[in-house]
Amino acid sequence: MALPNKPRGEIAAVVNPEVVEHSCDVLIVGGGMAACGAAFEIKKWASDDLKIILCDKAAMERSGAVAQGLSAINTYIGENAIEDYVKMVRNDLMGVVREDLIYDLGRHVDESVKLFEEWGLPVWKKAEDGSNLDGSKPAPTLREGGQPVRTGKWQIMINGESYKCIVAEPAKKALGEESIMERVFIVKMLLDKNRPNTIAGAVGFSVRENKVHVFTCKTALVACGGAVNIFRPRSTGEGKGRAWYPVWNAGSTYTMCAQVGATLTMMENRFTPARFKDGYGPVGAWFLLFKAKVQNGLGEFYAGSDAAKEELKHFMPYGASAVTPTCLRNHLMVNEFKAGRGPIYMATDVALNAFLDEKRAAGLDEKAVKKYWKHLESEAWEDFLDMSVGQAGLWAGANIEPEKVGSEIMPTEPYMLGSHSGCCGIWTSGPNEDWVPTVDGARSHQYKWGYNRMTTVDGLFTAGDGVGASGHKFSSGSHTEGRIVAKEMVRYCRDNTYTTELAQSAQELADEIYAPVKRYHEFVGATTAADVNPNYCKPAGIMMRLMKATDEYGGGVATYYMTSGKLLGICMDLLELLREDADKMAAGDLHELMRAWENYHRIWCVEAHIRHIQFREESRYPGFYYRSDFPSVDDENWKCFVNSTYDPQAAEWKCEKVECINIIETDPWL
Ligand code: SFD
Ligand code: AMP
Repeated sequence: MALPNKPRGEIAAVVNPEVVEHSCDVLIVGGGMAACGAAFEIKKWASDDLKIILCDKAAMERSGAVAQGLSAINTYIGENAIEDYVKMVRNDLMGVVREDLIYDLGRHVDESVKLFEEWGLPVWKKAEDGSNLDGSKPAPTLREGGQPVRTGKWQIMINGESYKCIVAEPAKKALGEESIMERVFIVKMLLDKNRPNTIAGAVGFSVRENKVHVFTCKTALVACGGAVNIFRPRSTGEGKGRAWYPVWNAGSTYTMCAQVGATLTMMENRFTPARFKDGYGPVGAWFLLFKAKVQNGLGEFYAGSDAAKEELKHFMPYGASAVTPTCLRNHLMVNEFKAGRGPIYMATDVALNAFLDEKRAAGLDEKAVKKYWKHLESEAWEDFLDMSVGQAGLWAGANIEPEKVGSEIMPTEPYMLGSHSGCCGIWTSGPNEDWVPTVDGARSHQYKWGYNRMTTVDGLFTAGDGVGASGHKFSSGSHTEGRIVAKEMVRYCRDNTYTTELAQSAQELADEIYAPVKRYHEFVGATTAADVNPNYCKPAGIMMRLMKATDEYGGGVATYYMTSGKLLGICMDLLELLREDADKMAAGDLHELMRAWENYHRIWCVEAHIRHIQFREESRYPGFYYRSDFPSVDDENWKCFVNSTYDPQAAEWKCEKVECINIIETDPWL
């Protein structure tokens, strides 16, 4: 149930919180796109006696990556072949993806989009004369055969400021308010006391009340999004809260699943998006809808040059592809910066004027051209206002008239995610279909073992940013994956009749969760400034240290994303020291307690990232990161997954190569 907003100031944390125990069959951790998909779907399959609980650290109406809204749905298959969707994802992610998962997603994703529209999301449509109706005028729905305004082959435009509210409402309604706990931050997943490798529950705390919540469950979905603020952001000072992906997603998905032994995959992958400088505004609509091009500081449209084509050949062993992979588009841009040919502009002026000239050439008089321009201008602003209002503010504040002057874009700091144009995440079972490749060996090598999207831990599922090696799901695909998982979790409950038991008592767990609070109260009197103390560190400082280590040694913006075996070794040493000091974190209020646990999640997640980059001795994603000691793509040795597993009993990590099998046979660079 939703709790009221905080009173002014933070809520002081007490040494002995109330401990509340809950028992359920299905626990959904997270309230974002994937979790909303699961919540919406699950009761269709569950019997009435199945108890389900959903926990979100925030409030579902505005939680997760879609909190601020979006201006496009980037995965809508529509008239395209699903096979082509698989090829596009494979191409963009440099050949190493789980095609079974991608195909499976492609065959279900459009249903989510149609539902969104029926729930009230305005989808831009084409009028019969081919003009854009922009979602404001009546038109047939997608299900009725209405034609969406496509930006690219896969993307459609929406009026999406309220996208998350529209998706959360039916999810909450379907599950029932009594099954939803908001403002509860889950700290860790818990294994069963008696059954090896089996999920049995989770523990977390309220960020609004001094309460620790302990859950037992038969099956759980962890869908807490990706990881943000793991590298030093380009923004500084008071703007530091600004990032492209949602600052409140702290790698909880990867960390919490890894800690109970779930195999991770492709954690070396990261997404370093090119964005409008300082405001992090989206570029996709500008590239695809407005056909804008990137221009360097010398006024050259470098991306289409012969030199660029030659450069790309180094990284694409099969030759040029129809669409240059996202990382390689970044690579060309990074090269311009390094050669001193910055800044890089999105040539909005050139693009918009080309549209107007086109209309003039088609015989429109100046009045009609002006009217058309007004329409175009509102589309351009809408793109920012829907999902990155800060960028609109920046343009307004800087007197930017996009038809007169281009705007700077540049690659941001790296993020970890599995649903956008990245593919790190958790190794999951594919659909139970004959065409899914069968591989012998441990689960960390197989492609299916019973339940679709189940991790290598029995009863533990993931979706959205959590599922690795299958990027380009975006918001719609994440919701779809949640729907798929819901059905599978119900099946898991029906098939498995054992009862679960936790290894630790609720009080032991509560003591662990509130340890930073106890430390604070014990030592706060040692100094006059609560943030400076010989006996503890505050979460804000720990986060800055993490960012400094990754930025300088792990291939952040400081080094133009360049790292090496040597630098990665130093990064790992720094992380070890950081982990030691992080054990001394102190929290005086509930917000700070959340910050402390977010840091633990970030540190773990980064450690997995660095381990994977160390293990993969090549540069698979130039533009996202480089290893100076292995600077090229080495398909002969590394066209494979890298999987890692943490053994919770032995407290040891293992990294290994896993075969990458194509199921859609064709030129991989199509
Ligand atoms: O412009 C805990 N995304 C875009 N998708 C599109 O379809 N179109 C776009 O236009 C997109 N673009 C975009 C996108 C995201 C962002 C931030 C921007 C622009 C600025 C991507 C999608 O948003 C993304 O793919 C999905 O949202 C991923 O879904 P999911 O469910 O994997 O993650 P989530 O929605 O962020 O939800 C996470 C939830 O977990 C909660 N949570 N709860 C309890 N305990 C913990 N420890 C928790 N940690 C986190 C969160 O509160 C949240 O509810 S564009 O770039 O292309
Ligand atoms: P973005 O705004 O960069 O997140 O992109 C939104 C969508 O457009 C994603 O599906 C991207 O893959 C796609 N996209 C962005 N830029 C380009 C480009 N230059 N060429 C092809 N696709 C792009």
